[in-house]
Parts: sequence; C-alpha cells; structure tokens
Amino acid sequence: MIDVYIGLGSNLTLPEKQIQAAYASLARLPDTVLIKCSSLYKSQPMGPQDQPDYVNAVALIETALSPESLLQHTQLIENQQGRIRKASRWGPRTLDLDMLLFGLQRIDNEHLTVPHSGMKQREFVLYPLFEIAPDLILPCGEKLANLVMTCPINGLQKMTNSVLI
Ligand code: A4P
Ligand code: MG
Repeated sequence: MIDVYIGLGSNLTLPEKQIQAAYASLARLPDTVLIKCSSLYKSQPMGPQDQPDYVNAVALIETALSPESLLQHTQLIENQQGRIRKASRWGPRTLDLDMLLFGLQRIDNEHLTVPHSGMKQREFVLYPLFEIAPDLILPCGEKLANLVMTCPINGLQKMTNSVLI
C-alpha cells in the first residue's frame, strides 16, 4: 500500500457537499483505505476571477492501485459529481481531484504529472496538506513546513463549522 495525497476543490453546486461526497467516494475505492481528511478551506479563485470562491481540502489514502488506475477512478468520481470539462483553463467546477503525491514516486507522462505541478505554490493545497501531514517531506527533499512558512495565505480561511464524515 502506498500513501497518496489527493487535493480536492469545488466552487459549484454546494461546494462543501461536493467535497464531503468526494471523501465518501474515496473511502469506497477498491484496494484503498481513506486515512485522513483535512478540514475544508475557503479560497479565492486562482485564475479567472469571475467565478465563485472555492472550497478546498486534502485527503490521505493508502492504496494498492497503480497511479493510472487511481486516476481513472478519481476522474470517474469527478464525472459522477457532474464535472463538465470546458476548454477554458482553470474555470469553475463541481469537483476537481488532483493527485498531489503518490508515495515518493515521480511520474511524468501524457496523463499524469506527480508531484502535482502547482502544489508548491498553492496555499489551498499546502495549508490543508500541512494540517494532516505536518512532518511531510516532498520527493524533492523539501520540508512541507518550510513551504507553508513562505506561502502567502492569500485570504485562505478554515471553515470551522464544516461537518466532516
Ligand atoms: N493530470 C496530470 N497530472 C495530474 C495529477 N497529478 N492529478 C491530467 C490529476 N490529473 C492530472 O485535468 C486535466 C488533465 O490533467 C487530466 O486529464 C489528467 O490526465 P482536469 O482535472 O481535467 O483539468 P483542470 O483541473 O482544469 O486542469 P489543471 O491545469 O490540472 O488545473 P488545476 O491545477 O487542477 O487547477 N482556485 C482555487 N482557489 N482552488 C482550486 O482548487 N483549481 C483550479 C484548477 C483553478 N483555480 C483554483 C483551483
Ligand atoms: Mg485537476
């Protein structure tokens, strides 16, 4: 079993519920155990500003699935939750599941870039990740704690009254 961190994001159709439904779906994946779920965080949109704020979170799963198989499963969850892919980059979505880390593996092919290419700069990834994995060291050798310390918070807010499953 390999530790995999998944970034979750939503800014359409009751985002909090979308994230909670996605946590439940991750828990039902084959050959996979859902280990930890971060709190939910409200974040300002990165990219086009004419879209609602996002709710973001990070989950830790342990899985025996291959990276490719896990990607197929997470894309199926996105589709089941009404994800419509548009041509415009970084537009609004009901659910986005990004594979942030797959153990210490580095993957770079047509379908997958892991570690996720933007994760080191994004407050809405680093802070929830730090909540569930404060001692994490990235495959590049950097300590997550150092990345968090130098990452502007950019209005990120922990949603204190969100009910987690
Ligand atoms: N892909 C490659 N690597 C990965 C990976 N590590 N995890 C490929 C998941 N997918 C990966 O993804 C496009 C393709 O990326 C997939 O077919 C897969 O093979 P997508 O989910 O269809 O499209 P996308 O998410 O719109 O593209 P992109 O460029 O990955 O966007 P991001 O990086 O996910 O950013 N603002 C806030 N506040 N919070 C957010 O969560 N998210 C985005 C999208 C924009 N602004 C945001 C947020
Ligand atoms: Mg994505």
